[in-house]
Amino acid sequence: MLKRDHGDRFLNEFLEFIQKPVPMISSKPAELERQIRPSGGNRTAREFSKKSNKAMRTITRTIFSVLLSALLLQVGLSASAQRLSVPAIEAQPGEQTELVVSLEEATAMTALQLTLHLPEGVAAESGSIATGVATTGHTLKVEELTNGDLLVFLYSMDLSPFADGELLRIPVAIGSEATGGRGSLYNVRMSTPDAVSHRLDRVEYTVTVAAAIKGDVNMDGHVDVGDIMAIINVMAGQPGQLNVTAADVNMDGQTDVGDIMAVINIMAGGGK
Ligand SMILES: [Ca+2]
Ligand SMILES: [Ca+2]
Repeated sequence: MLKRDHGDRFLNEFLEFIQKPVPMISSKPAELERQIRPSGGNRTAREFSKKSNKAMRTITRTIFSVLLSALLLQVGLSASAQRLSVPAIEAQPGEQTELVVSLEEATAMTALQLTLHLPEGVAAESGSIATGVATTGHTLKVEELTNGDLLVFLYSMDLSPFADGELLRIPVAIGSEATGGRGSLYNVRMSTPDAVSHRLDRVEYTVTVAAAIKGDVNMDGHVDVGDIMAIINVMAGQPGQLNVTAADVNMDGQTDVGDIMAVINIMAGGGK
C-alpha cells in the first residue's frame, strides 16, 4: 500500500503511450512506402507513396474511431463486470504448487496491472511467472517491490483484448515452516484499448498448508515402503515431484540411511 504510486507506474506509462495513436497509425504506411520504394525510387513513386500514405492514414483513422466507439459502447454497458479470481491453494510444507489468476466476464480489456501479496512462508520467483490461455501475445512485466510484493503488468502493444480464463500462472514454493494464510491481489487496474482504465476489487485467496505426515515422503497419505523408495530417489539426486524437506525424516539436516531407518521405525510403530 505504501508503494501505491510506484505500483501505478507501468499502467500509467502504458496509458500515456496508447493515447498517442500516431506511431501506430504511421507504422503501416511506412511499411508500404518501403515496399513501393525499395532503393530510393523516383519522384513518381515518392508521390504515389505520399498519396497512399495519406489515404492509408484516413482509412486507419476511420477504422480506429469506429473500433473505439464500439469499445466505448461495450465498456459503457458492462464496465464493472470483469473480475479476477484465484482459487484457494492446499499444499504441504516444502511443496511446489501454482497460483492461477483468471479473468471472468472480460470486457475488451487489453492491459492488466496488479500487485501480488503472498502469505508468510510462501514465495514466488518473478522470472517463472507465465501467461495463461486468456492472453493473446500479451507481454508480461514483473517487478519485486521493496515490501516483497510483486508488481505484475500484462499488456498488448497490438491492443489485443484478453479472453475469459487463465491470465497468469504463478509457480509458488511453500516453505518448510509455512503455516498458510491469506494472500491478495491488490491495486488491480485494467485498461481498454482506448485507454479507459478501471479499478477492480481486491481479490483475496487462502493458502492452506496441511501438516505433512511424518515419513510420508511421496505425499500419498501413508507411510510405507514407497516412502523408502522415495528417500532412495532423493539420495540418488532424483527427487522428481517429491517433498525433499519431508525426506529428512529424522530432521538432522540431511537425507541418508538414517531416514530410511526412521521410516522403518514409523512403520513398525503403526504409522506414528
Ligand atoms: Ca507415502
Ligand atoms: Ca535425515
